[in-house]
Amino acid sequence: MSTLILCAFRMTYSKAQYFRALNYSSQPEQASRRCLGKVVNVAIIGAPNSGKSTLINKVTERKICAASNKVHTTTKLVRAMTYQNDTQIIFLDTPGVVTEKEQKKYNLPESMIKACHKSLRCADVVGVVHDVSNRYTKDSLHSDVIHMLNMIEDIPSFLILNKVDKLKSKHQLLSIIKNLTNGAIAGRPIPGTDKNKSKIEKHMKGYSKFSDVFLISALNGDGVQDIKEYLITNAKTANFQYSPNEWSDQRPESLIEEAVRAKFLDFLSQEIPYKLNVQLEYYEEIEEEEKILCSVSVECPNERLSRLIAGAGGGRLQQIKSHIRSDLVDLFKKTVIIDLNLRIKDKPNDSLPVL
Ligand SMILES: Nc1nc2c(ncn2[C@@H]2O[C@H](COP(=O)(O)OP(=O)(O)O)[C@@H](O)[C@H]2O)c(=O)[nH]1
Ligand SMILES: [Mg+2]
Repeated sequence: MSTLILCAFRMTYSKAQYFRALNYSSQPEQASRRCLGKVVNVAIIGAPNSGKSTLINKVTERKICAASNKVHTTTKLVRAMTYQNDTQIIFLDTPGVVTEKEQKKYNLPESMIKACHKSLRCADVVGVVHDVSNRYTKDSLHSDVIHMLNMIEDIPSFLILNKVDKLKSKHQLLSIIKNLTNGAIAGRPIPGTDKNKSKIEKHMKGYSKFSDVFLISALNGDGVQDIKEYLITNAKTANFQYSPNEWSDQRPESLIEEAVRAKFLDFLSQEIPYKLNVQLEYYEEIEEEEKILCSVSVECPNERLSRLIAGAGGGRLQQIKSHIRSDLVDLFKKTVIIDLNLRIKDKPNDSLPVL
């Protein structure tokens, strides 16, 4: 097994064991007094469900990007910012790669595909998240990801092997890395790579121009700090693009809708949650009380579905609501009072409020 990779793996993984507990405090005060500092724009791309949004939330220590166990939770380009001393890291969360068939099947906005391409053009560095726990796809990058990387060859890129926590044995990681990088990292061949093999499979499996490879678990935070440090070293001197008290380019109203949508995706099976229409009806921020009040309507296509979603005695809806509230607290770091109203399409007065 290559010493290079093994060392990198050990470093990333052992350091991660001591990863400090998340600190959900607001942005560092120090940064708020500066305008000139260092800035890095990072586009995060990868197949749906690989953990892009979860990773960004972990680095920024806020649930800015909606994440769920279903594909296509992220429907728009979202920027999430975090600060470390004089450095501003600006993440661009992308909706992942979307085929035309999927767009129709999951009722996704057309803008998703455009958003992904747009994000790449403003990036200083591109991070590719790959799920190593998916036994069907672990050994090759999604063809659209390879296509995108080939289009932006001049932008530095790095590979993030995610969900390492789900692997029973870590031995397969070296061969996964070889496949996904075509046997080369930062222009150097990985020792032990079969040159002929890598030539034959070059256009099928991986991308040869990654400058670094990280092994992480975005869910529990292992290895995430190494990515943050890597990004800080890639930041360039510039004026901050956002004021240091901003942590997203999205309006709170839109973040609430996305968080609600994601939780319904998590709780409901198959295609049901994709048929729901989530709309914020009321939003108020009471600054002096550090409190947000909001009301969200969730429109179902028919009564049968609305009963199914509500569950016996409205129990399931109550459970979903309590998870939403907890995510919104992790997002805003404030008290959140939310009303959730399940409505039936074309029957706007028939609503089932959850208290
Ligand atoms: N076990 C495990 N699950 C993860 C990890 N990262 C993300 N997930 C889960 O994978 C699912 C998809 O994550 P998400 O961030 O929405 O993926 P995206 O579509 O690429 O943005 C969610 O259920 C996450 O909780 C990880 O490192 N380990
Ligand atoms: Mg996402």
